[in-house]
Amino acid sequence: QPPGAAPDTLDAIIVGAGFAGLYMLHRLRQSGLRAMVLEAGPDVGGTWYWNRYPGARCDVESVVYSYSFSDELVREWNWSEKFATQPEILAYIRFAADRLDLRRDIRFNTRVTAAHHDGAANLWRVQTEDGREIAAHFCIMATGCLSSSRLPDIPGISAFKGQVIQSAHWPDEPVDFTGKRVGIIGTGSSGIQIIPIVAAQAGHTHVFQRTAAYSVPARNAPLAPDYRAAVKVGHGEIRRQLRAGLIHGNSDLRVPGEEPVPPGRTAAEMTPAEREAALEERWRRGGAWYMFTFSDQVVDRQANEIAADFIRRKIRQIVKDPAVAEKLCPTSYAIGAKRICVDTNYYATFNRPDVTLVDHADAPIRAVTEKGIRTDGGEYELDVIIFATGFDAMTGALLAMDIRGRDGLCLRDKWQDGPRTYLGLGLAGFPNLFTITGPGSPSVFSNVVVSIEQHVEWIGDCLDHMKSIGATRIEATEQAETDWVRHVGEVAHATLIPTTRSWYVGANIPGKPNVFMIYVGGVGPYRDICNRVAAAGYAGFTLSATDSTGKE
Ligand code: NA7
Repeated sequence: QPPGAAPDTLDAIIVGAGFAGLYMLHRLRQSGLRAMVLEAGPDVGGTWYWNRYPGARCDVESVVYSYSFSDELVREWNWSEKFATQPEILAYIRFAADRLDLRRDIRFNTRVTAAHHDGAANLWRVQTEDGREIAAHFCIMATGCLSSSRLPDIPGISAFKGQVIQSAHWPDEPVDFTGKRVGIIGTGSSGIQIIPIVAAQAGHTHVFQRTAAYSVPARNAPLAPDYRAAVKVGHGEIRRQLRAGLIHGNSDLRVPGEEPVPPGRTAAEMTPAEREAALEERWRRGGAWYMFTFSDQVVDRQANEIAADFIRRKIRQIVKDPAVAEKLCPTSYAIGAKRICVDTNYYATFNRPDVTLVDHADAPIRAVTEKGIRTDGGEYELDVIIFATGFDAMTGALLAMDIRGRDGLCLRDKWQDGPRTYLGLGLAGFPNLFTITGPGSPSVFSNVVVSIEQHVEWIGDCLDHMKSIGATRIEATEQAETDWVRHVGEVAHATLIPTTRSWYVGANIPGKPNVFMIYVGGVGPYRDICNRVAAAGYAGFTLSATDSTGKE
């Protein structure tokens, strides 16, 4: 305990009980620290608790979208499919929480509204919606990158007499679409998963598309028992490669039964026939790692266009009505500049007679009315409207809380021109506050579970180090933060990724500052940087000890 602290004061409060918060709790317990998790929902799971829409799956393959830190968990859990469904992922997270005995330190149905740093006591005072205050020396935000969903500011939504459903807040009870007229707004990863399932059941489905997305087939399938066994046997090596950023998904794993996809070369190094064969091979195997067919795909316009055009040709082959196919062809941005979607039967769904594509270019949405959706091309009468319109990514969940640091500095003020962090882990002006996969880290531009584990372990090691040297306060310096923000921007702008308006830059939220929020240099290089920072005594952070009055 630091001098002056009440003996029962917690060492850490962790906000959020998803993949990040759960492992953080486990890791802090290993260091003998007392931590409590505060979770808004009634159960563990975070985004995998709320996103329970039909067809919801992870677009990263199951055997690598799971904790790698525990041999026990790897040994005991069996994934049934290549891409796990949301219910299976939630069951896995529940299993991990129970197996590690985490629930006794989690308070459910507890939404955090504010977190203020009390400099004199060197404590974070965290307030919850039910009016309680809990104090701890450290506050760790495990609030997720895609957890703050949003309804668009289309006028009239509340006037609609039918049912309104948000993909990220799907009702508990299954919704019966039989015979119903359904409108779906949004054709990102969520919409593309929902549309084929709903269309198969509904009377008629109208898909309201604003921007056509690039989507590749999942080629989902049950996992064969010998494949699963091989993954378990090879787990140590798989973990090593995942952490170094050498492999991304099943297609790259060196397990019996399937040859790994050869590493990409630049498009220019390949003949047209070789390029076509490489694209066809990735398409045949499925999954978003199509993005790396060519090693220069996200940096070279020509390489990118070759990969993009291949998908357009596939769309034209699959979709029978040439006019509909053209509207589904993405042309307005580089492939990979928004997250590539992974689907099952998405494009083929538009061959159904009971599915209509309403494209923004022909009929932009003007309003939701009592009866349905009004566009410039007419009014569509509907029984149900599904909004799959995305998230206030990276910063939404953090800025929903009133977070105040040293001398009352407000996070909303600090970030008014865009998020600023050091390594996506710490913030100047906010002592003893950590963000897991915060803005400025690889976060969603990686297998996020791998990134979560790296942050959790780094934070855990940092707190061990502080204890060992008697430090009670850590804070990123302004200079380190400024340098990191610049570096994140430079790395991103060397690629095609910031060339389009996406949620990566906050462009999907009206009024949000447009700043590129993700480190896209890769999880391997990023891990090396974080390790070097730690080895240099947490370079770029100021570590200090406070006396009984809180003074340094
Ligand atoms: P996304 O990828 O942000 O997709 C949201 C979709 O909703 C996208 O097609 C948007 O079109 C569309 N949208 C948003 N606002 C509107 C309005 N006002 N009118 C019409 N269409 C609109 O969210 P998802 O939930 O699908 O996926 C998020 C991540 O979750 C995904 O990347 C995976 O990592 C998992 P736009 O492209 O902005 O024109």
